[in-house]
Amino acid sequence: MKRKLLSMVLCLSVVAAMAMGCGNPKEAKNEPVKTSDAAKADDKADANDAADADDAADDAAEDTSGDEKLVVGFAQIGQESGWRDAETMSIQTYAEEHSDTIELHFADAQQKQENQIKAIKSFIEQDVDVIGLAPVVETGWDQVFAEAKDAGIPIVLLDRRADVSEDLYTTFIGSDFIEEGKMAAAEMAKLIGEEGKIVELEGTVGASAATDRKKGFDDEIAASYPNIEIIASQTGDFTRAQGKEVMESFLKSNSDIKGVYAHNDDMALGAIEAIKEAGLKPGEDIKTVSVDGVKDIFEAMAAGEANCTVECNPLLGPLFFEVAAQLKAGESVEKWVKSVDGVFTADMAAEVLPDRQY
Ligand code: GZL
Repeated sequence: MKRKLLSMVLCLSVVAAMAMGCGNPKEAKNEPVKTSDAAKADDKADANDAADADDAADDAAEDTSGDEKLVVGFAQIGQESGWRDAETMSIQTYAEEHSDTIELHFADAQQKQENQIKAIKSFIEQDVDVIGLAPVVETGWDQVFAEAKDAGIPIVLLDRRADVSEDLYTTFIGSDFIEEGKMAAAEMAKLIGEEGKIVELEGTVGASAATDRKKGFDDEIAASYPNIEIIASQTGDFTRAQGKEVMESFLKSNSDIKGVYAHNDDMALGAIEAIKEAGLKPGEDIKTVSVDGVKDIFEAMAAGEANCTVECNPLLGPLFFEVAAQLKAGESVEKWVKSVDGVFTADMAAEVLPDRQY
């Protein structure tokens, strides 16, 4: 708290000298006001612009570091998927490469909300400058987010949303999951000729990425493709093992499945194993559409065993630290810094595979 007090006094004295209004630095950190920088940050979400985001983050961090590091606490969900591992690598690598201006406190919650909450409380005790987390589920955050706000520490949500009032977090950096679901529905319809029975593998129960990818997909199928029927839908918790298990049960009780939509590539890869073990050809007898864009699904598409992935960029480390540095500097950012997503189909897989970064 001493550190924060000192920076508050510095801010207020600078403000007094400039005879300009400078609201309470606590509120400034939580006041979501649009800036052109944030709009630029939005464009930088694309993995191919990681280098630009790197530079911007460097500049932002240096602007605020002075003789003081940017101290960040990050409460990660766990290691449930290749996508999650790629995001963790992106965050930790960036912090290691900028250890002169960034101090990262990183917690792996093993997919348990109570561990994320414990980590956030410890970050508050350590009086970090910014707290980041990917909320494993949307609910149950009000109390601990209010404690962070009372301590004057901004909360940055990365890749998953939390169902709290907007004053309890500063920004969400991530994709439009409803739009991802809609794009997946259009691709599935193309693959099965806009008719037939399909099944759905849902992500973690209560996670915004699962809830919204389901909403986007199911609503689009219902609205635009009356001859496609979703005959079964069940959570595979975003993991390959559970995706395989659930697909095995779907195959046992349905002999006429034409397609499977999985909320992430890892569950689709598990489903592909189940389809093969059932004596069917994934990618041909049963079409696959999933979300993330991890390397393994590109390899499956190149092998003719998968058909489509909607990319959801996990390389958010540089953008995350750029936003954190802006908040430490007392700047404000947009309430949603949106990632750029794209659709990849099997015909593109072999060509783009060598360039995939995760
Ligand atoms: C999406 C992210 C999801 C990925 C999954 O932003 O939250 O969590 O799609 C991961 O692979 O488990």
